[in-house]
Amino acid sequence: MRGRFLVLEGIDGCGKTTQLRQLAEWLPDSGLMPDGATLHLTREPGGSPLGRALRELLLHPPDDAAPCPEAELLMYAADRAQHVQRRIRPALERGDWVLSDRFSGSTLAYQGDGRGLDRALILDLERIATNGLMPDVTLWLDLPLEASIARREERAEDRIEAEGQAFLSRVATGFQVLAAERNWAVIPADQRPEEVHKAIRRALEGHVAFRRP
Ligand code: Z5A
Repeated sequence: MRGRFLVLEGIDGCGKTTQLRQLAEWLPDSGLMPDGATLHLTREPGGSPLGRALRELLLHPPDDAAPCPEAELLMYAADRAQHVQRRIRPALERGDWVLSDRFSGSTLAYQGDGRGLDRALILDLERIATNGLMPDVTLWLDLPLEASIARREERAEDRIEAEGQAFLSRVATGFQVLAAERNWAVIPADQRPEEVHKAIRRALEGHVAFRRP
């Protein structure tokens, strides 16, 4: 039986990394995964060796090498194509489960709503990069803008984080629209990490994608 593909999405600092770690501890013994299946943790950009090189160029490019919006879009698409073909699909075909920090929803929100690039073009690239693979479940960590900014106050910004509040606000609206369009599980993220984790568990335990035959 094909494995399951789970994705965490949301704006910068919404708590994906924190929740991914908690899910990594809980999921294997949750009773949701079939015996013998392995859980693979991954992320975008950077879920493959090629992706790790692209991640560095995307988030911390050398001086004068920052990609223009169209190049940025193609780099995220290249990262995803490699990730899907070399890592995600083979794992799912073995019956394993894959949990990814971000996937194609991030491109629609950041490059579409954030940068203002053409949505039809992004959807075409999504089809090419994913070759039709879509997550079984996407968990959207819904965090207010102010909380995102406060959580990241002490931290050095990467190139995308440095885009500022108006950009982030467009991205946040983009995620909200996508969550409704794509039937994502909405997880209120402005609460203690343990409460967020419990909300995620409830969403997964009740999800149709995890009903055992
Ligand atoms: N990007 C794009 O533009 N297009 C695309 O197609 C894709 C990505 C795939 C990837 O960077 C960047 O690429 C990202 C989008 C863009 N742009 N930015 N920024 P990343 O994946 O490295 O960065 P990120 O996704 O923004 O991750 P992050 O900033 O590390 O946030 P996070 O993983 O969601 O959150 P966290 O690390 O778990 O928590 C952040 C802080 O908040 C940390 O200090 C925690 O201890 C704290 N935290 C976490 N949970 C809580 C709760 N519940 N309460 C209080 N404090 C908390």
